[in-house]
Amino acid sequence: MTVAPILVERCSGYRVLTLNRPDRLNALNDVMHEALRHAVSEAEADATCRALLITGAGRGFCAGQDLTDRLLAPGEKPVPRESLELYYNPLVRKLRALPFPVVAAVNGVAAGAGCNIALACDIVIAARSARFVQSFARIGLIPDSGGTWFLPRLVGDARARGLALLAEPLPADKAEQWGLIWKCVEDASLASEARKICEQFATAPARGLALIKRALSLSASNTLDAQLDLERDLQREASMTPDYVEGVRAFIEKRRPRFRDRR
Ligand code: T3D
Repeated sequence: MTVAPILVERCSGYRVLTLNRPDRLNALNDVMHEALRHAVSEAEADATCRALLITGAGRGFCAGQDLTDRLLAPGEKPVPRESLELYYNPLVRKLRALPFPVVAAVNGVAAGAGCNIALACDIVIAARSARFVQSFARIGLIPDSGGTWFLPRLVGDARARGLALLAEPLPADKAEQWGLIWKCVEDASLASEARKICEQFATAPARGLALIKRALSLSASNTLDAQLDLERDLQREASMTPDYVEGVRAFIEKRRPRFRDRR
């Protein structure tokens, strides 16, 4: 019996995708990439899906590219690989562009592209025992899947250089202190904490969250002037939604809001 490389759980208002090759620390091969692409596209196409949770089966989150697929026989010449163009880059672009938040629940080691796929998510929550490794330098590669973009922006240039060039594992609590991730939690509470976040997103103003995500993504390449203009335009859009009407009314009436907008 073949084992699904990606497990999909449909919850009320969100989906959980579990990377499922635990004996390889969920290292990615082409079959797994295709399954992940399909699962993410399905979530996007489901109008009731308002958040995505990505986690790993077993003791790891994801060890990046499956290196057993890259082993050459003695004397065999290396060939250019298209994996970034085919899989990693479209995945990172898709995670950033999805019109709902993506949460990474990093349950164990996140290495290589596995680390940077986690960093591409909107919220990264990690178990205390997890660690983040830019392992590329150990095998003669450079950080990919957005690593050279995310690292300096998240932790600053000095720490980005240390992480990328030394390839030392960064424990989850330090990753939180450095601002690489949102939160480090006890191992036993990772799954429940991550689901709690998704449940919050599932009942939040969906359109508003999609617009927040868009504004933050574009800020990286905008001047302050351009960003102020963008905020004006997106806020105009947000303020026309029924969810904004409901949010204000609920606040004045001192009750919990009931948001109904589609994302
Ligand atoms: O070519 C291209 O397509 C370019 C694209 C590149 C993208 C990338 O992601 S490059 C980076 C690839 N990943 C790595 O270099 C990480 C390699 N793994 C490790 O350094 C370590 O395994 C970890 C630091 C992640 C964890 O260490 P540890 O001691 O906790 O576990 P372990 O014993 O090393 O691994 C457990 C098993 O998983 C082991 O198998 P075994 O001996 O029990 O049969 C190990 O070989 C396997 N494993 C771990 N990572 C990978 C892997 N197998 C294949 N590919 C892996 N990436």
